[in-house]
Amino acid sequence: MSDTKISRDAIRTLFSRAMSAMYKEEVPAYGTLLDLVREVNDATLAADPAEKTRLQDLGELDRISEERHGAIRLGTASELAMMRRLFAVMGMYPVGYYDLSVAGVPVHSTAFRPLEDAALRHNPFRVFTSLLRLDLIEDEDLRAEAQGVLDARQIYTDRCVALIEKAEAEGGLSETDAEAFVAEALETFRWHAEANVGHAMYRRLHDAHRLVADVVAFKGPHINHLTPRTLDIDKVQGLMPEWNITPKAVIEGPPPRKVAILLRQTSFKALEEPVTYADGETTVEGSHTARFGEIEQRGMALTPKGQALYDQLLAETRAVITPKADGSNAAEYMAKLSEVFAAFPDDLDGIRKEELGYFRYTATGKPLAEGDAALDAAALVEKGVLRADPIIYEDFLPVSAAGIFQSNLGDEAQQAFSGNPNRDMFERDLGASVVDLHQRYAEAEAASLTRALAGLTREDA
Ligand code: OOG
Ligand code: NI
Repeated sequence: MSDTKISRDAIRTLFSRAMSAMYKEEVPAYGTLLDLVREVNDATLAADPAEKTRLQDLGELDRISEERHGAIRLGTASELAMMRRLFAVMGMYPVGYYDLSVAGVPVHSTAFRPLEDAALRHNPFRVFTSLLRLDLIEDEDLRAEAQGVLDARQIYTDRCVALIEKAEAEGGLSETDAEAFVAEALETFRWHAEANVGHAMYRRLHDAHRLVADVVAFKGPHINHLTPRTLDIDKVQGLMPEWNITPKAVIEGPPPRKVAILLRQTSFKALEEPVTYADGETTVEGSHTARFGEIEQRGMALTPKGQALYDQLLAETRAVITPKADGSNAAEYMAKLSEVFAAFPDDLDGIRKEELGYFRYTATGKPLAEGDAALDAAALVEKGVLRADPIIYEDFLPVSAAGIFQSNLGDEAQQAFSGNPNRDMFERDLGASVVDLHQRYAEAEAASLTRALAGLTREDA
């Protein structure tokens, strides 16, 4: 039947594959990076059959080759509100609020992603979505002109909006409509080589902040990177030059560890791409640098206590040494990072006992002995009745995001705004609240424990 709805998960997979294919055409180095990541992932799994089995048991092996995130930057509240509706069609919802003004980038952000375990296993595709904050730009005239340019552009096709409305009205899309929706949505994320402003205006926007030009001067929010997940980021970073890719100076996030936590990321420098600027009758040929490639390695999600320890250790490191863009102190930075992070337990039991990370509990199949029913989760793990596996971190890290932004905006362009979060404004513009990310992990942990306990058998049964 033609109007049978397909799942939101299936639409997300269609979309993430279409985005990957488009970006491979637009930025060939991304294709090279995908090949490199696949090679390293295959080698890592071949060398570690136990890890391969573990990932397979957790249902995580299949998703790894599908796994990627992207990033876009929007200009107005109404663009953001429609983006929320667009992503909802494919089961992606806003999680977390990130204020990047602290890092000299005039945006605040959220990540659209699937929420439920089953949806994440199906395809965890996420899009880090930033909204430009013109309120942080000092020049009032420029601010007003930029607002005018943004208000006049339409980043969604009419058909895309019509299909979003249809999905909302009917609770989903048929396969035919879903395919049309994906094709229409892709138009919003496509690169446009003709700017939306003249060259003089581009220069003024660029002088205010490169990111302001990247948002305001173009017809739409081109996808600025897509990021595959690697199982060994140090290996990929080391191999990049051999594959003719120049990585950024250091890997963002925690140091290499036995137990991976949160998220480690690195990227290659943005490309300089030709752009045509129309000044009245004449056109000016110029360029713009914005789009890049990135890889990530995901580790376990941390509780607020674990996150606070992470933040503290990172700040402690950076009070002593901050990585230089030219890479000249990269080795010292990494050494200091590892030294300071020695204070973060690096074994699963230690992390669990200190309640620094989130775990997913499953029953091992070993029956409960007499009297064990009253034991808590920790004791049942100790007895081998329950097993605890780390829950993967599905979100982002503001300091890392800032490092990624900076390395691709030209590191010379560091500019200070004071920390200035405005979550209320963001949520008003979004038209919804963002989901609290710690609450999601806590719920996933609690639900897994309830399920595992319900599945226990007794020795005497
Ligand atoms: C987004 C940078 C943040 C990440 O992986 O942390 C990000 C951007 O440059 O628009 O994608
Ligand atoms: Ni990214």
